[in-house]
Amino acid sequence: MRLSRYFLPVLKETPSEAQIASHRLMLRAGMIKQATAGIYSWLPLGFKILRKLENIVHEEQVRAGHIPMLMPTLQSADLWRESGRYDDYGAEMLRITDRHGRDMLYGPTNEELITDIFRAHVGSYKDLPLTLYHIQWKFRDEVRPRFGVMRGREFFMKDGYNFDLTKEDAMHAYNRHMVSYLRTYERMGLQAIPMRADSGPIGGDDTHEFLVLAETGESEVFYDSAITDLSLGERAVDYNSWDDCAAIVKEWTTPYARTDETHDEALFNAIPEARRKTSRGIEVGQIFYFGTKYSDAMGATVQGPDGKSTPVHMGSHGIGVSRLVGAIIEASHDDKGIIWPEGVTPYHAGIVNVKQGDAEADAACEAIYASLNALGLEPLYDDRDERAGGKFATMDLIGLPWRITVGPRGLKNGVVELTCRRTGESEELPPEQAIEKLALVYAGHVLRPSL
Ligand code: P5A
Repeated sequence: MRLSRYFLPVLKETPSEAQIASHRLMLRAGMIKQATAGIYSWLPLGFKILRKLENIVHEEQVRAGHIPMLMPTLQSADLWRESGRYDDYGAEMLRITDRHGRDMLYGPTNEELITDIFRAHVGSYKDLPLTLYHIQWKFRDEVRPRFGVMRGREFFMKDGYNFDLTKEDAMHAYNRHMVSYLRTYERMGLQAIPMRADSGPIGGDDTHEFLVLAETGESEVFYDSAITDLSLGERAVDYNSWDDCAAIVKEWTTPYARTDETHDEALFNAIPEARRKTSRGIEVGQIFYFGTKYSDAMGATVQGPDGKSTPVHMGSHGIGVSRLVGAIIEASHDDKGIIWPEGVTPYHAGIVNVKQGDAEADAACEAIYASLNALGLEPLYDDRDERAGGKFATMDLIGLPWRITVGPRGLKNGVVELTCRRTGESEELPPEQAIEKLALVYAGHVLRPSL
């Protein structure tokens, strides 16, 4: 992409309404614009990152054996009356009446709708296990929408639902989700710690939230620092294996980690003092096992191997995809701007031409731009006729992990400058070597055509 032809409305001023870094930076970097309280338009740069995160979530869900689909945003109130949640959900639910006077709602979650689909089409235990998911906009009329996309009213969520014959099978689904979530967050360059939590309006006893540690997080968390040493890395996981998934879950759930809702002071004090940590966290996902709560209420049964009709065991699992954009920025920024992890960056490298209009500099930039594209990488070429200082500031603000700076002085010596956004370190290299280095950096990453 050439910046001269892009739509990147960066702001010079720091917006006064934004209280935390991610909100400020998303506004300043031209990623979002508030449409009305808690509701945002995703401008091209923000949309590109949202799509990247969505793709990672899809890839990891499909890898775990879960099946993508799409349900609507608007739902009929009648289904929610069946489960009893139409009244229970309270003022957070946006209620709508259509022209025929029928009660509708903008879905805050989809347990009822998916259970209705299940009961209409699945009748035998032979069709289990089944996990369906979608990534769709949700609406919750939060009392205090704040921090930009972090606590929006309209937000983008991946929500998945498992249907199993037995509690044991459903616990495998729970474990499988925990492992696939750990992988998902790791690919996004995040450490998200599973913490025993409270189930709230979704219901059930078994639930974990995934929290990214950040001072600006809305939850208070208590944990054993040993948990922050864990990582899945390149570990191969057999999602079909009960034991494989359970072993990883055990590893992650053995060290103490709880939100304030379930915190137990006595257990916490049993951890060696040096490892006892209290912090704040951003909740980027939550998984639930709630047994037959919805299948009992809505008659979602299958015929078991003994021929008897039995309600299915269910759980649901959510990832806050739009919130993750903010969470990644909270975890990865400095006073100049965002620092995207390589796995989610909207463009792989910026090219800054410090002397636009200089024939040699222009030609060198064009050649680098073409080579990076040919490798399947997406460069963002700042080809505007602007001062170099302004171009650097924009690149630092939008946070691309690498920048290639091209100018007549370097070109005289056959070199360009390759700068790492995270460390600030630069090296002078012939253009081919800078390109080779970027190819190596991104070798392990999934590259896909641009939107
Ligand atoms: C699980 C999927 C559920 O709704 N039903 C279907 C279950 N869980 S949840 O914890 O309530 O939400 C899942 C994740 O969505 C994000 N989230 C939000 N993101 C932005 N703004 C909001 N107002 C908001 N509310 C929830 C969180 O990341 C949460 O973990």
